[in-house]
Amino acid sequence: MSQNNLESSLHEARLFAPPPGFAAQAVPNSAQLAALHAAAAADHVGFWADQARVALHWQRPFTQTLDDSAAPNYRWFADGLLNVSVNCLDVHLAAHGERPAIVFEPESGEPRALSYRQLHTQVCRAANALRSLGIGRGDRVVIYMPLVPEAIIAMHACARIGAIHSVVFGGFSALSLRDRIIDAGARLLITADGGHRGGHIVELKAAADKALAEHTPIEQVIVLRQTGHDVPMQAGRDLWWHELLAAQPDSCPPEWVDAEHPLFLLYTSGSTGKPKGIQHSSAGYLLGAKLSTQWVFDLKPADVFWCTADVGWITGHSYVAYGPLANAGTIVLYEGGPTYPDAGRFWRIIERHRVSIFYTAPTAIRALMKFGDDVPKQYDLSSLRLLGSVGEPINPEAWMWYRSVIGGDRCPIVDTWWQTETGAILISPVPGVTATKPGSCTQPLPGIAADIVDDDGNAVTRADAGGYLVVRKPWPSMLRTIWNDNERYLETYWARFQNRYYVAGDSAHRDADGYYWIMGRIDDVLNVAGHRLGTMEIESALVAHPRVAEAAVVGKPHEIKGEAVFAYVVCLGERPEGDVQAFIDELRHWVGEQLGAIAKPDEIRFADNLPKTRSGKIMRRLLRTIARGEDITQDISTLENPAIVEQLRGKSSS
Ligand code: 7RM
Repeated sequence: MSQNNLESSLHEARLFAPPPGFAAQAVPNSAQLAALHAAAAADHVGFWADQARVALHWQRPFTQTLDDSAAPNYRWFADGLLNVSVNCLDVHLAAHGERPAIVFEPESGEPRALSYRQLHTQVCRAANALRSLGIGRGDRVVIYMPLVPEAIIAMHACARIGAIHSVVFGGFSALSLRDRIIDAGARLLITADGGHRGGHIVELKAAADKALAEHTPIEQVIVLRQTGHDVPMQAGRDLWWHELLAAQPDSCPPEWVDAEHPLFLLYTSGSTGKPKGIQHSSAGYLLGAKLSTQWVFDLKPADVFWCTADVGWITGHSYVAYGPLANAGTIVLYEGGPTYPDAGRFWRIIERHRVSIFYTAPTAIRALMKFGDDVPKQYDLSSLRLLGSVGEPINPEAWMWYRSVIGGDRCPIVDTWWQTETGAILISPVPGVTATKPGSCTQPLPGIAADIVDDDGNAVTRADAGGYLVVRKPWPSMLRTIWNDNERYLETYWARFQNRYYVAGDSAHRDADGYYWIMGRIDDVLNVAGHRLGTMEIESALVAHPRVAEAAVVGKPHEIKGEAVFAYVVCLGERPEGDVQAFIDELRHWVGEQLGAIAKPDEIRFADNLPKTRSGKIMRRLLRTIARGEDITQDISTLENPAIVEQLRGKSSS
């Protein structure tokens, strides 16, 4: 796939300058952006110190900007004291208290809005409720909820009292939830009786009960009544959200925390079976989320900003729960499925709430594109002024459709590159300034020392030559460590080039204009519909099935999802033959149970064994070639069992 991306980007010559009307009102404009870049180039640390003083409200100002004494465990603004929830809510009450903070659209039923003042009150009540349960500074709280205002209220309530939240996406299975609860050592779980998705109820409480069936550190469970259907409540453990909050006062003194106090953990897939608890700080993280929202989205208080990501992903943290609120913007929150009750749902939401900035993933764009231009054409999308894309490379065809059919050829597109680990967008157009090219995330933001290096760690200077995407200098919103596993932090992100740079795990190339083109992952991580899935995670889930002996999972290009999950399975005993569909369904269901529906293999192929080198390594590159039906060009003479190749190439069994 990387090769295809390279091919297509080398032929991509279209350049779209910012529309003059947009450029005229944008902040930063080109002079301001040039000044930011110049300041960061002249004094990297001083630049970030200046930004942090202006952008954040400090209870006690910091005197030290960057502490690199334990590099690469960097610390920013370490002796400063602040509170993230105060920075997103309290600071706006005087000027914007009655403005809508959240406009919520349920899957069915009437929308409702929460003003900054109402949101503040709800957050205070929830924070008091958590305190009443003995939750405080440093305690971990797992949030397993649908995409409803209370999920954001729960996150801010944690921030207000210095508790560390760990949001687990509602699409993850009971077992995934359980693993994360145990790894985080969480004392409290906040969930709901269920959520709505595509006309169905997502049984969150049932999954939570299953996750807690055997011992975990969870002491209490708060349950939001969202669907209203009957769920069992366990006496002494489970409490209703509405009952608990009703008894709480409307104000809650914030817990002032050190800049480095962990704001949250967010689990993400790596190249091994075990998800990593990415740990983010309070001040540095918020600074990155707040500034990037201004720079990339040109967000002003009058904007209606809709980022479609769930709060279970980093995008839903930085560009739903924190960045836009830190800037006093109005966010739209939609609980349900993108095509429910029909393919016009997204466009109807934009029309109804006069959305001005829309941020979504290429997989959603491609899926909606399939329904044809007539669907969006039925809606008034004239409120839109800016479009964004995130999660995976966007193919030029989808980019052009997004621009013309959704953006009416008048909205700039920001293709934003970043990761759970980076906390905030690092490489992106600045919409009033940067001329865009379909498929390129263009250039690093101010204060971000991104680069591309070769195998030896030397900068790649030749235009269009690929290499490792790295960041040469620390930045405030970077991850601080992996929860409970600093060794893995050092090994995963720093060891490859002896701690000299942060290694993102993506490959990229830069064209003659210095524009970045992301080519894909260099490790065994798949990107399915913008969601990161470790191949080893899925393999472990398959092997846990009583009939499976061995499994190898690879990615295969998919028209809509970007990548599809392709699994080779070796069974105990005979290789299944003939009508294998029922067993394939069983395995897919099994993986769904273990990890969640997004991880279900799209295709499963059975084999007698897997192609291995004599040292016992599975030849993944070969499996990828076979999954794609491409000609085998690699050397298979080193294979332990060359005869297996023919069997693997056999007709797909799904
Ligand atoms: C924000 C997010 C991170 C991985 C990253 C890339 C891929 C993300 C883009 C992209 C090309 C983009 N966090 N990725 N954005 N690839 N262009 N604009 O997605 O931690 O879940 O995933 O996603 O491979 O390393 S994430």
